[in-house]
Amino acid sequence: MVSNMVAQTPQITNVENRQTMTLNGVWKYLVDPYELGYYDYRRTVRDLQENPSKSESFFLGYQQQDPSERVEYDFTKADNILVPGDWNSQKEKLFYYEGTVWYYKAFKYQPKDEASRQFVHFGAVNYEADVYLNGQKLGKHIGGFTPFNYEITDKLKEGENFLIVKADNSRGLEKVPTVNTDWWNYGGITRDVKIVEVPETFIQDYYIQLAEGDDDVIEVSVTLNGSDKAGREVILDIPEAGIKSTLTTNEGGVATGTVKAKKLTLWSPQNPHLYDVNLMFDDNLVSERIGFRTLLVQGSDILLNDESVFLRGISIHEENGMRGGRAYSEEDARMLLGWAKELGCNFVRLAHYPHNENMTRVADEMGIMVWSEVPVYWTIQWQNEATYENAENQLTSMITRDKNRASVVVWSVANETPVSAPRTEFLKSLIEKANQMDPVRLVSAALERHTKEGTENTQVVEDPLQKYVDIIAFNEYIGWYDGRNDKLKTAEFDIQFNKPVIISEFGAGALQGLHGEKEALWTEEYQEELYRETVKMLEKIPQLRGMTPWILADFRSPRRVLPDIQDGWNRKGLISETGNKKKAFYILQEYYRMKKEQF
Ligand code: GCB
Repeated sequence: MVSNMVAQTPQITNVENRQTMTLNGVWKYLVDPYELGYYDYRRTVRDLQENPSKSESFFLGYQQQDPSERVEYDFTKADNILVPGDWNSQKEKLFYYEGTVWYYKAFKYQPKDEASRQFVHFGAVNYEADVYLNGQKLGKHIGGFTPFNYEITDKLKEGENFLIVKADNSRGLEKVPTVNTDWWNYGGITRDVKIVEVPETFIQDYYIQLAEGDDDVIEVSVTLNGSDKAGREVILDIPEAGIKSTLTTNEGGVATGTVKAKKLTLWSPQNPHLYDVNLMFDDNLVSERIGFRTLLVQGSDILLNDESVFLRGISIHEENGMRGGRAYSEEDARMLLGWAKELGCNFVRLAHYPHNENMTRVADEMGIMVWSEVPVYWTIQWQNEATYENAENQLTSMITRDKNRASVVVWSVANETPVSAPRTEFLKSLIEKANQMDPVRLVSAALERHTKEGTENTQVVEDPLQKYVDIIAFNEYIGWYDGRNDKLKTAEFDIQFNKPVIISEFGAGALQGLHGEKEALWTEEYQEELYRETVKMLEKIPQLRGMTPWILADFRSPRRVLPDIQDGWNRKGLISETGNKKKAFYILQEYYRMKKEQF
């Protein structure tokens, strides 16, 4: 047995466009709330034992050999479950379940001549995943929304194989996010599973984007993985831009350089142009469609390709209410981002964790800018080093996956975190990490505001983090959690920094189809009025450069129990979970129509 390690193999990117074999589809599952398959009755971890018991160590995928043998599990007789997909929406009995579920997939593998190494890649498993191939441990991954992979070259067999995943979505105080959130804790293998097939030495990862503030210099960095990665030539080929350039790797297998590009058609919401980009190394070709655009902050302006933009946004959870459950597919992405487009958006806030890769790829294609976030949400153990490491891993993984997406313009490190010295240190370190990994994109966090002491209704953000972020973003719920809609009419804002301001949230709960006086909570009319007054109020902020109201669609949350109104749903959506638009949708649509003409 290998140790119960947390480390994973370095992340392979652009898995979408590589030679892969899918492991999606029907899997078997066993629910194991007491973790019998993982701990013995003295609570020692079975996969660390010399000879783990065949009768109970689920990860061995063992089957009874004769009737006298005691084996207390059997995957082949277990119920089916679909991957990708959370268990809560697939199995009624698991709707509220938080704990361990074992997944089992038997598959045949036929080695390909040209592929000498194989990796198993997961888009995401919520929250913790222990992964085993043919009874051997590959590793443990922590964090419910980021990709990970393990090399399986020596463990994969020609013919029959089986993959076992122990998925555990238990919440915990030290985790990221912590126990307290406002969304459904969907568990399981929620994204694609693939075997990635690559040559002995291969292109593991790369960065190909315009240099900061430069519209004709492309920065390139390519990382090879394998035994023969030093001093090797990699060719970058962008036919439509007339670019063909050779780079050579250093001792560590990394090739870096800059390439001059003439007259690129820059990516923008009006013209989301993507180039076919090819990287060639030996016979190994990795291709991807990539957009090029510049991004800068100048005073309170956000300059996209040198032009000031207003971010007409909306917040989105990764959920498809109509099917029920976590969104994961390209169709889900097209539905959610299609609604955003219809609203007039050029921007979305993917809250509160990294969404599946289809979202950022479809956003690239549709010309929608993206705010991407890690689930450092509300309270976190700011002084726990393991918690920090976990948060940083999630941030690193998110940036690694999406750093070539032109659509992604903001990395967000947190949401509504209570100000304290340890918290600010924690977030400052995350900001530094994001800036170091990606000097071009903007970094922000959704902060909080409050009414300034001694004033009637002057709104201020008193948070030392403002100094370190590129964009000042804050959530405000005047008219909902703070007073009623009349308070919106008199509010003033006093923002101390000459930086762009984005209102990362505002909103009100409304049950679609419930009508009444505009003073009556939960009616569409109340929400409509709140939107009408809020956009007027926000116009008073001179640095205002965008907003992402809360939220595109009603979403499931265990915090929302009010019978006949919420019934388990956060009702702040502009669209119901059944896909029907509420009145406020049209208020925001109208406002965005106007903003589009102004900017
Ligand atoms: C917030 C949170 C968001 C909640 C929302 C609400 O401030 O950031 O996650 O869902 O308020 O509806 O209360």
